[in-house]
Amino acid sequence: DPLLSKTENIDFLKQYYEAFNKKGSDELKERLKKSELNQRSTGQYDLTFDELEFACRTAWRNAARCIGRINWSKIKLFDGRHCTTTKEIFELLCEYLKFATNGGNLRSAITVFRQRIKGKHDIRIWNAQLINYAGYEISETETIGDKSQIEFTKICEKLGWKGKKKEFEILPLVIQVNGKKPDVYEIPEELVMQVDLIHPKYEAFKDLKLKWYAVPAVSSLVLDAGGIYFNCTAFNGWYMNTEIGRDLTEPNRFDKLRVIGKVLGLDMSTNVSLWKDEVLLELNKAILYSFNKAGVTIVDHHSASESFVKHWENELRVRGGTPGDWIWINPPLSSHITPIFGMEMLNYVVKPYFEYQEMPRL
Ligand code: NRG
Repeated sequence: DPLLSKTENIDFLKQYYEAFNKKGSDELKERLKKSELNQRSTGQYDLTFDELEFACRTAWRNAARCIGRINWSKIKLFDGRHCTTTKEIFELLCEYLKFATNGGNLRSAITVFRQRIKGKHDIRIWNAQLINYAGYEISETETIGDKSQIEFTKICEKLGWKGKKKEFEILPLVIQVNGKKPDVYEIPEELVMQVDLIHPKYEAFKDLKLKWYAVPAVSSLVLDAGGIYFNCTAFNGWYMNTEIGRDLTEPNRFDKLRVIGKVLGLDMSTNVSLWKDEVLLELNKAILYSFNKAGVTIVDHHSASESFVKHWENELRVRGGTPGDWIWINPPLSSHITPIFGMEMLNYVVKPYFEYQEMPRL
């Protein structure tokens, strides 16, 4: 049978038509027939723009690890399925980033490129996020920048990119088509909004010269919709402060716990002073303060938690529940005083769904 995954295809189209109150309609029957015909002749079928947009929204809605899902129905689709060259892909990604950034008033959006087709090479973005900071291993004990990006930074350099070995250096986009050597594109500076971190009380905090970028644009996940794999996507919402707090402090990332503790004048000789907790708290205050001051959208973990509970209850009412990954949904700061901590969740996969995929490498 040449059909890719008949049940998933049918299930998705039914979902789509049901969402628009067209359950069992002639339109649905026609659509199913057409997709079956397409599959029989070409081994695949295509989604319409509206179907793809529905797939993106629903995949967000089903994203068990996302605390920000109350906004799931508001996401703009950039349809990049016509793009074939890395240049076209790069240009659409720039347009997408501009829309998403919106001068700091962030908008949720997603760009989707051509789906996986049997016998053809996948289109892939090699970056884990469109915007990320480089990482370098200087010696056995010394690193610069984001340690989680050391391997990827090396790949960029092998592909001819020249890093300056600075601490907050934006990595280029690495895009691949036709199974060829990927192309490297520098994102225009004016498209990468960043926020310098300052603290509302500690003047000296700014001397740390910490900063973070405005738009978290995940580019490593595959959208599984209707039996089709869209393995080249980039989507964004906005940050919750604790994400950046983690990025800057975790040992395998920017590892800044101690240097911040020093600037805050904390007693770091003993755990009992709770200096680590104090660093986290003050850093998170700085993140929220700086983003708000710069007019860049961000959500605090208390508000995000409250909105998630509201969303959860709503989902319970309208569709009998939604999947939730408790460990991921709980903020990594003060979790037990958010309303999420005491919730019982079930983690399961309902499609359309965003899934992990292997990172393409040299
Ligand atoms: N924790 C990662 C970003 C992951 C996605 N987070 C979002 N997504 N907020 C980090 O860079 O810290 N989003 O689509 O808004």
